This record gives sequence, structure tokens and C-alpha cells, in this order.
Amino acid sequence: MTTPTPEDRFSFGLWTFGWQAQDQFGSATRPAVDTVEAVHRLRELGVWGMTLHDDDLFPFGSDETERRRAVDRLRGALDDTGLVIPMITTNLFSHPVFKDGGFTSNDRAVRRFALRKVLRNIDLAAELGAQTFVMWGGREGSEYDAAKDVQAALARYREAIDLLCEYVIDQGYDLRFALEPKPNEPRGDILLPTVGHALGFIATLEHPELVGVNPETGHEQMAGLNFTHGIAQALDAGKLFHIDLNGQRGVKFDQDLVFGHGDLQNAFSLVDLLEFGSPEGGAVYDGPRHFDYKPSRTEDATGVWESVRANMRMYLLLKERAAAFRADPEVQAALAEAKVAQLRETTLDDGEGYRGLLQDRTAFEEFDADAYFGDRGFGFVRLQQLALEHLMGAR
Ligand code: GLT
Ligand code: MN
Ligand code: MN
Ligand code: MN
Repeated sequence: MTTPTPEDRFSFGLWTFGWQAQDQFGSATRPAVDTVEAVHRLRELGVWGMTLHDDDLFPFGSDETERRRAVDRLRGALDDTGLVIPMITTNLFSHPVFKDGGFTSNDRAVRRFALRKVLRNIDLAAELGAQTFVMWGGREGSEYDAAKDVQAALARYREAIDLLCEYVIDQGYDLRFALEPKPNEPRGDILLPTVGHALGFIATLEHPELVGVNPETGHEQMAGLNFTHGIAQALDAGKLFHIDLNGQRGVKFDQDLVFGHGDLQNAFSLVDLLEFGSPEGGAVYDGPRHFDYKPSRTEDATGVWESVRANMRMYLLLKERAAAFRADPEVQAALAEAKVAQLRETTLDDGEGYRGLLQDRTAFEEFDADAYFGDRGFGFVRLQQLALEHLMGAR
């Protein structure tokens, strides 16, 4: 059960295991990874899909011939292995022309160029059969408040996404967009910094049904937020179109650790939610289990592929632990004691309305708030202890 198979629908970004480990302070520590070899390697490890940016596959500025050669080479490897490309994204952050962003650059010509780059890559997404198009606006933002008219930037963001949706509809592509929030890095402040901000923005679009979110574990945790809560809200909104799983330890730079190598407890509750929904059921995620992590700079090629395996193994182990947690009668009793399922009951009776509530004297006039709980608590700590014991394999 902890050996990955394509049925698990694990996918990895080409830029993840392919990262050569150059950072702000030092150069690469590893050689480049060949895309075709990587596809074969992934398949051997039980991976189902690979995702990519345009610039991961062919260098920025490639002419049509180079571009075609790279795409055809990839196509051949996919055909040989059965690996799929479920998601594609466009790099609007590496080239210096995007130093003030793509869709929201103060410079209009840059915005038009960014749109053309994305339109071209949407065609590639359709060609490779991707169903999700991720947009991480890492350079959309500012360092200095006076330098960015944020309302104008959001209007331009909206203009861009509305145009892309119109294009997808007109072309008849089976493709949806997923916005990826991040609070900061590389910009001092990035627009649409959290899942909540992105959901609010999506509601203002011309085609909100075509746009969801692609939350990344570490990005929400960089903002000090509970990733599982963010995912639950995205599910509640019907907007969890894709996910970037990785590890992060607290509020600091984007670590992109292996999934579960950061906040393990939050990873446990996340897998429990994704796989099983709330204890009483509820929306579960049926999309790719996508890892967006970076093999640490200390690792050689062996370490890179070990870390690929580690992501999947962590996920499957957590799934196993979550299933055991749910099956444990003591846990079920603790959940009942904690009234977790009671939250699924509507607060008012069917058809009761505020009139009925106002007539119910037991709800207020006769409700003794001071005496209500007496000396009883919810027992949340005991429930948490049981969860951690299952997580630790102690039960
Ligand atoms: C970049 C970023 C990731 C995004 C990728 C998609 S690009 O690597 O750090 O979080 O998911 O554009
Ligand atoms: Mn990501
Ligand atoms: Mn990250
Ligand atoms: Mn990232």
C-alpha cells in the first residue's frame, strides 16, 4: 500500500526534481536532468504524471523548430511510458522583462507580451492533453506601495484572465485555470497572497466557473496559515482544481521541502481531508496529487530520486495512518464526545426560520448559558492525542 502506482495519481513538476539547486547565494550543485530520461525514471517509481512550464521544456526565446523538437521528444517519452501531462503553467517570472510582473506590470507592452506567451502555452496545454492550467503570479506585486496602484493591478489581472477564459472557450479546449497564491518571495508583497484572497478575486471574473485555485502547502504556511483550513475552504467553494504538496517549517522563506518534512501534523490532517473528507463525509478532492518541492541543495542525483520517492511514500504512509485513525473505535468515541459530527446538523430545523427560532424559549429565555456546560468540556485534547498516536504509529 505504500508502493506508489499510477492509480495514486502522483505528479511532479519538471522544475522540481529538475532543479539544479542554484539559489540567491550560490550556483548550481547538480547537472541538468534530461526530460526524456526523467519521464522514464518517474514511471519506474510509480509516478502518474508530470507537469511543466514552457521554459522548463524549451529555453525562453526558442524558435518554432527548437520548440517542436522539445515537444516531440517529450511526446515520444510519454507514449513510451504512459505518463500523462495533467497540468501546464507558464513562466512569467524568470526573464528580466517580467521584473515588475507579467499581467500586472506597470508597462503595457510587457502585459501584452505576457498574454501572448500564455496564449501560446495554452495551445501547448491542449496539445498535450492537460486539463489544468496553473497561474502562479510570483512577480505580480511590489516592494513599494507608491510604485503599484493595486486596484489597477487587480483590474489588469482580471482583464488578463477574462481574455484567457474567452480564448479557451472559443477554442473549445477542455481546460480550467488554477490560480496559485503566495504571500511574498520573490516580490515583497505578491498580489492574491492567500487562498482566501484568490477566492474573493475569482468571484469577480467574467467566467468564474473556469477558474479555481492551486494552493501550495508552504505558501499558506509562510503566511502563518493552516493549510488544511485553506484547502477545506477551497473545497467548500468547489474551487480546489489542483494542489501543490510540499513541506514548510514555519513562517520563513519558501522551503519547498518534501511533503510531510515540514509541519507533519498538518500534513496528516490534510491527507485525511483529501482522502476521506470530513468525519461525516463531505467534498473530497479527486484531482492529481501534485508535488511542488525542491530537492535540497545538499543532494546529488541519488538524493534527488530518493526525495521524489519520499514525497509519495510520505503521502501513502499518511493515508494509511489516517485510515487507521478513522477506524479506531476509541477515536470514534472521542469524535462523538467532541461533537464533531454535530456540526453537520443544520442549526435550525427544516423550515423553522427566524420566526420559529424567536418562538423557541429553550433557545434563549430558558437557556442557561452559565450552567450549560456545567463541568463538561469538549475533549479536544484527548482527540488530538489519539490523532498524534496514530500519526506516530503508536496505536
Ligand atoms: C515556481 C513556484 C511554484 C509554482 C510554479 C508554477 S513556478 O517554481 O515557486 O510554487 O507552483 O508556476
Ligand atoms: Mn507551487
Ligand atoms: Mn514553494
Ligand atoms: Mn514555489
